[in-house]
Amino acid sequence: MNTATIETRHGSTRDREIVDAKVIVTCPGRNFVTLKITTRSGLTGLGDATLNGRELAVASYLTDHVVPNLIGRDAGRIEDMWQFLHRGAYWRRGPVTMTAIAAVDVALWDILGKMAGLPLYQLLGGRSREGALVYGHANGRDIEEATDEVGKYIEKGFLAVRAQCGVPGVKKAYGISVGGKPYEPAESELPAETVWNTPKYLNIVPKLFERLRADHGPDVELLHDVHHRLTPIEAARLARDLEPFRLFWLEDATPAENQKGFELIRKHSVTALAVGEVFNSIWDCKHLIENQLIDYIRTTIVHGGGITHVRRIADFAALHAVRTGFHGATDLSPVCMGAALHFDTWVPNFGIQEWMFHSDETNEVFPHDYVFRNGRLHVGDTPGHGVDIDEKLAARFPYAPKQLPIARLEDGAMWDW
Ligand code: CS2
Ligand code: MG
Repeated sequence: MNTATIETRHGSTRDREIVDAKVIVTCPGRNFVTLKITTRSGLTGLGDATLNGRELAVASYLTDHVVPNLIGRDAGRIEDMWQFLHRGAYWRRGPVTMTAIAAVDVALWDILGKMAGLPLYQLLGGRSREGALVYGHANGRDIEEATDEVGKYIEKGFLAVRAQCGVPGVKKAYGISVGGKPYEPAESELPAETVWNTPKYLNIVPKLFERLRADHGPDVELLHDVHHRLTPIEAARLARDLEPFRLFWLEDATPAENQKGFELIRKHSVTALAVGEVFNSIWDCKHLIENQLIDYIRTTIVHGGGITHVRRIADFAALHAVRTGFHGATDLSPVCMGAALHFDTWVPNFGIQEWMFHSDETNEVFPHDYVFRNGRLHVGDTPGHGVDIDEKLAARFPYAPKQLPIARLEDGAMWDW
């Protein structure tokens, strides 16, 4: 086969030239930033670029500093594009940069899938499983309400459920919805102030899980998110107290900047640990993974530099028996979710995928082909990642500034939210 034949079958360099790239900001209930890349042959690819509460920083990084570099480049050179944007920018890593790089990377993988006529999981190496085990978010103002909510998820077919409950004496605990609406933390233009009390929290959580096991039995997988609120020794105590209830994982038990802290947790408990939704580089998790201080790595596609970089993290994690458990809150758009699910379908060391339900408006703006069946999300066979954007509809939902809450201790000092 000569070069000319190869080029006709797979798109010539000229066909693959990037002729347009634009950033779409929309707020169908919450803000999303999306990058859309178009090639000369008319193929388009989408990448999520949403960084909750700091959306416009990424939009500007892309529009002002990345898009001018994309025009005229070969959309097929995905690896080179990644290195160009990472090494070439001189300023590496960080959530804004890595989210912007992820958007380009995912859009290019989407285009590659469309060029090949293949779903993304096939490009990565094909299926390792039929569907991706997902966990949903049950929460309640008290234990009673939380156990009812867990029951509802089990009835819907969920095999794994994250459970959070209100903390008596704490006005706004993390993860608890208000007014019957789904939990959505970025609720106001300026950060809502919450007050935190660790002893009260440490008192209630084991009681919640004792009750959940009594009500729902041993089979359902249960998870819990501490959301960075504890010191290492407090986290160790909670992890130990929760051992009898066999959690699938305890998440973000302590802020992960202090990685030695995880040694302390490990020394005292065999509760599985998950970390990494705020990481953005393999360098953030290298120590935790190679020292086997965690069991699940949560860094997902949109905040971790795209498929190209997260694949490196997953392969490195596999060497150390660490599995993936990607972040999947509603502030990651369906574009990220679609790409993550293709990754989950392929990656050998898959653990679980978080799945919070997007609003109907969001699902209409981002039509997609993944479906929930028997506790798992299943990707379709649409070429690429299978998620599109309805730009006309997106334009009807203009950006609305919203920030995440903050937490203070009762004496007014700042704490980790
Ligand atoms: C949470 C997130 O889903 C999770 O595990 O930690 O909801 C997190 O609070 C948000 O993504 C913040 O934007
Ligand atoms: Mg979390």
